[in-house]
Order: sequence, then C-alpha cells, then structure tokens
Amino acid sequence: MQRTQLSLAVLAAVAALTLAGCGEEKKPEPAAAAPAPPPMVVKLGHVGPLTGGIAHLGKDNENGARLAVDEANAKGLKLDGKSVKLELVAEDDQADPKVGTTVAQKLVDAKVAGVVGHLNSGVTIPASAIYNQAGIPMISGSATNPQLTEQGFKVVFRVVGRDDQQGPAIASYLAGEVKPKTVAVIDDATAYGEGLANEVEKTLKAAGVKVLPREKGTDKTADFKAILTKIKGKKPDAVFYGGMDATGGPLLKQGRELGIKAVFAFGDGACTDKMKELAGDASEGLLCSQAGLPVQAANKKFLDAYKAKFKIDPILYAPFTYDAANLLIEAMKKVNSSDPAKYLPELAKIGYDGASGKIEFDAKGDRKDAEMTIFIMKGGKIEPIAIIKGGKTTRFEDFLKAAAPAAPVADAAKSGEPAKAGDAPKAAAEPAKAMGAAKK
Ligand code: ABU
Repeated sequence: MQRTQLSLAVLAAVAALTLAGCGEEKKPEPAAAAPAPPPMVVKLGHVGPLTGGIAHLGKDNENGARLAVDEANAKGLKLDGKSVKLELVAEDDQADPKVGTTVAQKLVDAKVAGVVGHLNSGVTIPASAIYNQAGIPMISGSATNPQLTEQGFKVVFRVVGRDDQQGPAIASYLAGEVKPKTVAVIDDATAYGEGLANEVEKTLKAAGVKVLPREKGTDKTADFKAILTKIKGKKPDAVFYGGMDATGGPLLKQGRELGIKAVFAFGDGACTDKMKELAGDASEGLLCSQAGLPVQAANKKFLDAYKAKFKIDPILYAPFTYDAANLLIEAMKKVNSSDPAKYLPELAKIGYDGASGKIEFDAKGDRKDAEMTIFIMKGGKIEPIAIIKGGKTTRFEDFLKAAAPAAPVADAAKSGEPAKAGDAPKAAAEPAKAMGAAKK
C-alpha cells in the first residue's frame, strides 16, 4: 500500500514537472461578457378611427406617429442613461365618443407615457378627461373644436388650429370672393361639424349674408337627397357643409345630381383628394379649408420619409401627427425622462421646428399662430390657393416662394384661379384679397 502511494506521488510530481516544462499551466477561463441590458420600453399611444368611413384618415394619422417613433428608434434614444425603445400602441376609436373613452382608459392602463390623438373632436374631448385624470399628455393632430383646449386641462395640446379660426377663414373667403346672397349650411351633428358650421354661419351673417335655417345629417348619413331637395327650392348661392369627407362626398355628388348649381364649401375634414373618388366630377370647383398648412407644404424630409415607408403620399393630418409624436419625444429628451410629470412642463413651453412648421403652444395648449389654408378642387386634386396667418393672407404661390424659392408651385396656386362650380356665382380672380378675419 505504501509502495502504491509512493508510486502515485512520484507519477503526479513527474506529470506536474512535465506540464510546467511545456508551459501548459492551466489559465483561468475569461469571464463571459455580460449581455447588454434590454432597452427600457416606453409606450406611446396613438388613437384614431381605423375602421368605418374615415378609416383612411385614421390610418394616415397613425402612419405619421409611427414614422416619428420608428425614426427615433432607428436613431437611438437614451433617457436617464438607459437605452430606450419606443413602442407605438395603436388603438381604434371608430370615431365614436364611447369607444374613444374606452380605448383612452385602455391606454392609461397600459401605462403609455403620452398619446397622439384622437382624430375627431367629438371623441377627443371626452377622452381628454381620462388622460387628464391620469396626468398623461395628449396631442391631437386634427381635432379642431375649440372646446378641447377650453376645458383647462394641462395635459391637452393640439398642433392644428381651431374652428373659431378656420370657420371665419373659409366663410370670409366665401363672402369676399364668391359673394353669395344666400348660403345653406348643413352639418353632421358632431362636435366638429356642428361647431364649424356655427362659426361659418356667424361670420357669414356678420358679413351681411343671408343664412338659411340649419339642416342636419349625421356622420353616417349616406342619403342627403331630402335635405338637398329642400335646399334646392331655396336657391342658395353657396352650400357649406360641416362634416368629414366620407359624408361630404355623397352630399356633393347628390347635390349636383339634383341640379344644385351653388358653390359647395367644406371644412378640413372633407378637404381631401378622396372627394374625387367619392363625388367624381361633381367635386370639381369645391372650396375647402384646412386649419393648418397643406400637406404639400410639409417639409421634404417628412414627405420623402413617409412615401418611402408607406409607399403612398400622406393624405391630410399625417404631418401633424408626426409632429405630435416628435414633440412628445423631444420633451422627454429635454428632461431625460419619460415620466409625464417631468416632461409635461417642458412640452408646454417647447419650441420645435416640425414637418408642419414652427410649433409653440399658448397657455391653453393651442398652437400659436396656426396657419389656415383655403383650397380649391381642380383636376381631381385639392390645391391650396391661400394661406392665412395672424390675420394676413398670402397667396399660396407667394407663400411657397418665401419658404423655398425653388419649390414647385401647384397649377391652381399659379393661376390664382377661383372656384368654378357649374353655373355657380363667379368668384373674384384674386382669391386672397378679401380674407383676413381668421384671428382667434
Ligand atoms: N378637424 C376636422 C376633423 C377632426 C375633428 O373632428 O375635429
């Protein structure tokens, strides 16, 4: 036994000496590199109608917000020393106030850090109370009813103008250029449609224009023939409709089919190229307004990026929802935090150069100095005629020249050609001249 132990000890010593001699001393394994911690996920909500008659506008809004989020992620975002991945939580409010409050609560429960939306004023206003209760900032890129920012909610912002700016702008155009004696006003009984129609009526009456008793549809009306037949008998020179393009298209088509020759004028919700698809040739000569700069005046970087990502052009509010999402992100970056309580004060005082121009908010959360645009439908496309800002009217052609001298100019803007609608009253050749009542 002793001999065996001795032999083993000798063998071990020889082996150790041999290894040492060969320089094969066992080195400690290097510690494996620690995996990078996963990025902190910050959720941003987007809400708009993704189903129903104006789903195309809801999707356009969502695309704008998604582009901003994807760009920020691609660039890389760090808050408080941590890598951040933004996640867009997109919800469908079906343009319905009840559904809107349900999905607003869903977003609050999902702990989103901010919300872009909603699209419709009638949905945004009740939903805003839920975000306000939860202290979550929300920015609408399209809701124009003044009441939204008159509620005194500190979390509420919008990057478009208000209908008490838009209504006077389109009504002043009508009164000053089309010079109607009598105007029929129809609305869709929503907060937006009715509110805008009220503003238009007020301005027309102040300009001495006779306004017929109000006619009403809904945001789902498909057949306006009874209303239009009644209106036709009163021979108005112009018809104003407060509503969205999904109902404005059929209204215009049916109006022309019934032989109404009046100039038709709509607000922003029905100021899209979709009118050609919905109303066909009846859409030619339509006048309409937008409570912001036209989509074609959005910056090139945005327009190119949108087209590259979604393979279509933006429709209406996408530059505004893009800006809204970027505003939330910028405010977070400024305070190095996605905590709404920390970045909200920064958002309220932000100055930001967006796709839709320079953005600052007033004390109510409204966009300061929002532009209003007047358009005409020509050759199946809505084309900007004039921009109104701070009470000053600029022909779109001149606006573009001032902004970017080499920018291409739309045909209608070049000619300054006014509305033509069948045998409608002739408008003046200088569309911008009589406007200027667009101040809040
Ligand atoms: N601004 C027109 C469409 C959205 C809204 O209801 O206000």
